[in-house]
Amino acid sequence: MRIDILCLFPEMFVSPFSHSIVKRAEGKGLVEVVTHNIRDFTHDRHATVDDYPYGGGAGMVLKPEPVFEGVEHVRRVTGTADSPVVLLSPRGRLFTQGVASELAGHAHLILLCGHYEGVDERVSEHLATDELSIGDYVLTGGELAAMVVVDAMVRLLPGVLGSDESAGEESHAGGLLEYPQYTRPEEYRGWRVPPVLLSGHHAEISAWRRRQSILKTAARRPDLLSR
Ligand code: 4FM
Repeated sequence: MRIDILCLFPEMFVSPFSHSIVKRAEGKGLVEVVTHNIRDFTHDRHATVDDYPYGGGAGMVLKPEPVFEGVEHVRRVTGTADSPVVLLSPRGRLFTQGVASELAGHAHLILLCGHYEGVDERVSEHLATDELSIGDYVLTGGELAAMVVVDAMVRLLPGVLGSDESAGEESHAGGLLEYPQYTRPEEYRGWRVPPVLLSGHHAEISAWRRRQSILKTAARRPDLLSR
């Protein structure tokens, strides 16, 4: 899978992508992540990427030309015509585990990072095929959101995780929160590991974990149970 990211601060991706599972996946040849600076697709002397909003109001708006030309550049070098173009912004539909697994099925993806008080609406209307939000809060830019999307997707690609750490059996995959996990020591500061986990009774352990998952979900995320 190849992922092209168009943004204003490509340097932000260097450290996260060189320490995470993304690095490992790239090393195995399973994914290639390429970042581009939207500023490189401007033509004026000051490399202008933003301008005042028509109609007035606070803040600046990301201009459409360098964003469109950036995507056209990516289309040329990758030879792609119809891979998804995903705009990251707080107005998007919510990014979930289900969306991650759907996106991970594409051979190529283009991510656009929104900024400022907004992005010219023609990007959303005529360039992006999808608009996603990683949650109901406002970031200073879409770069952090793009990192979240890439991380969640890459770990789902076949061969990225070892068999020990497989992506299937965890929070949200099954619509319930994960059950509590324990490791050694058996007692820590007076807090004991639940005896059932030391019992060796696999059926009882499964039943306990299922019950704990349901209790945790009911307490913390009742919205997940009602679905
Ligand atoms: C803020 C982009 C304002 C565009 C941002 C505007 C975000 C999010 C986010 C920064 N991206 N999920 N939440 N981006 O806040 O994806 Cl107009």
